[in-house]
Amino acid sequence: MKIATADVVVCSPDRNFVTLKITTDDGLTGLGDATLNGRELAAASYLRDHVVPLLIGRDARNIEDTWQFLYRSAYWRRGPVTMVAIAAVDVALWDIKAKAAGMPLYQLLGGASRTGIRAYGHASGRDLPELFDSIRRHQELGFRSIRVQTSVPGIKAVYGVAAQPSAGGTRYDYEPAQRAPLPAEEDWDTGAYLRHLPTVFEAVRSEFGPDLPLLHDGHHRMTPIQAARLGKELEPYDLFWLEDCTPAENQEALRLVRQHTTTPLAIGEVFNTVWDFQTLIREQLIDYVRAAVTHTGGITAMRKLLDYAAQYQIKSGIHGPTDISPVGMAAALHLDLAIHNFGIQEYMQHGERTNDVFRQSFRFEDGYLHPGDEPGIGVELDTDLADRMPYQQAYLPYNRLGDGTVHDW
Ligand code: KDG
Ligand code: MG
Repeated sequence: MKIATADVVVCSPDRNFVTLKITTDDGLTGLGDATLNGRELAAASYLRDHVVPLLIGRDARNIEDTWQFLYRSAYWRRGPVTMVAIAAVDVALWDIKAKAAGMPLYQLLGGASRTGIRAYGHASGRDLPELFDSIRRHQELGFRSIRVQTSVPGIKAVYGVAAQPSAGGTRYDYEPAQRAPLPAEEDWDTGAYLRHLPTVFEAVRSEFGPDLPLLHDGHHRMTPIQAARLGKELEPYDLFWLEDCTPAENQEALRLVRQHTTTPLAIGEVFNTVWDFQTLIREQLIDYVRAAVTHTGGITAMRKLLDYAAQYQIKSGIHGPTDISPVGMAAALHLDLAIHNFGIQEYMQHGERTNDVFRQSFRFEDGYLHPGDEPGIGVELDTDLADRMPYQQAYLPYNRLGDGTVHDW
């Protein structure tokens, strides 16, 4: 079973996606996601110019060997561009292997460890009434665990908060990457945020009661001492997790946060190898691994990372915003179903155009996701439709403080 062709498809149905399609000489196809939000063309070029020529003629069955070959032969290790490219190859080869076996991928990974995958959705609002509507809307959609993001008085736009209710006023969509030649500039004030956020969680708890699992994303904006204070102040509201409370490249900083709070911590969506989690896991500085299959070298690498985390009772919280394509999402779901130390899966639903381009077998019912039982990962790409939706320049926003200093957003 040799790799005959490997095509990189860049399309933009509701947003930009980079997809690798591998075809074997016996006609099997596999898909992998290499979407790197805001830097998509770098990932596409890395694949097209440097990886695809190395794949032709290789035995598609040797997934571990191909992973090690791509990682080690490049010499330049880690980094998001390299790791999304390796992830795309890895997932496409797992897709092919599972199709060849006639099984859904989770069966090859050891079979199902649970019947469904608990998912959390994204609620947000510019004020409490809007936020409460958004939480209720997510509950109606079936979500039983909800991430809560809100505006902060005095700040014009906060990333992760819908700018305005979309059509009908019932659903709050948030599309992080804006199609424009330059990134949108937003403003930020950590002091105002720290004063405001505990009042929001107090209001949400008193409106929705103690049982609803609530999550919050700090998006790398705090210093360690600020994060320690926030974690402590949120303790009465019993968060499922506080995500990315600090820019976690400085992993030792998390020790300080940990010494001050029992609010569970989730970190890792910007990381891309097991090495980036080494200190965080070994010193038990986090409770959930937020890495994405798409950004962390695929199924092969994520399995090793999550198995390592399991030795420390650290669970998965796989990254699943809309910039992970349905291919990356499906790969995550097969892993979620198979591993023992599953925690929760992020699920921001894709738009209709995206679902037309990527036909999927995964489903969401009563708060739980399931990857479906089609052979492989269960996603097929409509390449004709994709070709009619070309790439559009799009950037994530960034923040400036009141005095003009660039800040984490
Ligand atoms: O591309 C950036 C997004 O994936 C990220 O900002 C979303 O923080 C995010 C989350 O938790 O989903
Ligand atoms: Mg996040």
